[in-house]
Amino acid sequence: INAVRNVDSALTDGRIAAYYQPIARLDSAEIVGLEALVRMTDAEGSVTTAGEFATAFTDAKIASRVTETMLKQVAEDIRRWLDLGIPVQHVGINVTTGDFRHGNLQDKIEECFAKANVPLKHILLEVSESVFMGGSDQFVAKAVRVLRDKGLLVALDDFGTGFASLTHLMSFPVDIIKIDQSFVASLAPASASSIIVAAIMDIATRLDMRVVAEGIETAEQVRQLCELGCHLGQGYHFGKPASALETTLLLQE
Ligand code: G
Ligand code: G
Ligand code: MN
Ligand code: NA
Repeated sequence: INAVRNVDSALTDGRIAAYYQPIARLDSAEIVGLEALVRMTDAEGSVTTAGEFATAFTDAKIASRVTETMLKQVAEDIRRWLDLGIPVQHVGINVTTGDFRHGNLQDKIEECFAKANVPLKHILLEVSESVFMGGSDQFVAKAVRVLRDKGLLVALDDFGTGFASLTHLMSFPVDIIKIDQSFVASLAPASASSIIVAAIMDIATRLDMRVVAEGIETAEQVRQLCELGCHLGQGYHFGKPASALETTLLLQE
């Protein structure tokens, strides 16, 4: 309840912002995309991460306002980057079951991106496997299909952590699989996680999907992922989530 009240006033005061984490090519470290992550700045100016105020998302109204704020900011930031001649390809936006069920997600996306004059192809809709808990599979799958037909890209986020990871790959069109950071954290030669990552790479290749490895913190993890045939990744090794302003500077380098 406290978290709900905090986020509510942060929304009102304009203290909810999109931060961005780079998605890079593993061979060259070239930035090819970004993931937007919501951040709240308190009255003293310190920044709180999404994980720290996640309980507020259980309030459907708050969750919906956060999503709307994120969509608006992401669309405006992409517009600014395109105007600066920065070739930003796509920006991941995290969505939840609530966004599909009560959030009027499709209209909101179209409205925010049309207003900023940004084509939908720049959005990567990040659907977490946890979205499918609670039997909303078919409903979400249909909504995702409708949006993808309008040109945006779809990522299956936190891949490998849900109950039915492989089933999801059949139930709706996926462009990108995001391998959960737990697999990257436990990578070692001949480890279970490296065997699992190799199997995911094989499935993704055959299904014509791209793979992004998450939570990369070391050069050694980059090396092992390259060896496993993975070409894209994100994590502190390439950059922490940063404000739009800092991200602009990073993209201009
Ligand atoms: O870096 P961070 O602590 O912000 O992310 C924690 C979790 O919060 C991640 O699982 C991420 O998917 C989720 N998250 C981050 N930003 C958003 C957002 O804008 N909307 C939603 N629904 N989830 C988000
Ligand atoms: O949307 P998703 O569940 O994938 O959220 C990504 C989460 O992982 C965010 O909380 C983000 O801040 C965090 N994160 C991103 N890169 C790293 C990393 O290299 N290491 C760790 N431990 N966490 C990371
Ligand atoms: Mn994500
Ligand atoms: Na993830």
